[in-house]
Amino acid sequence: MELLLATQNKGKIEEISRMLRPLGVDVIPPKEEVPVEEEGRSFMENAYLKALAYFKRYGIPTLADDSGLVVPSLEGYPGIYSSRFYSLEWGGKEEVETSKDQANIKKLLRLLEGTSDRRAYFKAVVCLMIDEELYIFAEGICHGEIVKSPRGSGGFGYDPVFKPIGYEKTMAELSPEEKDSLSHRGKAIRKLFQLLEKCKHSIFYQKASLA
Ligand code: ITT
Repeated sequence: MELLLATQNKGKIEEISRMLRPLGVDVIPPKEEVPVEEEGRSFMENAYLKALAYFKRYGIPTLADDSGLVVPSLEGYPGIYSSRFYSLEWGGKEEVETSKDQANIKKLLRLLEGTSDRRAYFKAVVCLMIDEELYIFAEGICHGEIVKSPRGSGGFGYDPVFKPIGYEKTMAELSPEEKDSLSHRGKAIRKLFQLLEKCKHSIFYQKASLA
């Protein structure tokens, strides 16, 4: 099975490829970026918009991921704005000195200074589009808290400041396999493929009963 990944995020490409390879899925990163207006009001809407834009361009089964970090004490921000949180007026803009990821983290830590409620969760919604009118979604959540200073060099995005519940390490200090086993993305991808397994049986069943 070949699957196009509707993303420009290298961290997502690496993680999703790593999870799907053992399932025998050939993951194809897009040759060119397809501009997508991510104007949805939820992770689900944005995942759909990305899957549709890439599917229309390439015409093969496409998998999109929309994800982010939700911090209840910050009214749910960064949320669907996670990748460009640094540039939002909300909470004050942050200069990009080294990278966008670091500017996002700097802003998050600044806004949480002096806050005792540092609970947060990562959420991912994946959308697999087989045809413009045939697509399925799956979602995964990973609960944890925001630490006071960044630790670790693995993963991407907010990983250095996110400590999953029950762990002393941040997401960026975990091995890739550990991250996949508990991450929002790992949970969403596993759910999606379990769903596909079930559908496969019902399609066979339908075919058999029609024959
Ligand atoms: P595409 O739209 O091209 O997929 P993107 O990075 O803009 O790339 P999103 O709009 O879904 O994707 O934003 C996801 C952001 O949420 C990402 O840039 C990180 O800042 C954060 N994020 C998502 N998953 C993460 C993870 O596993 N670890 C750390 N940060 C993550």
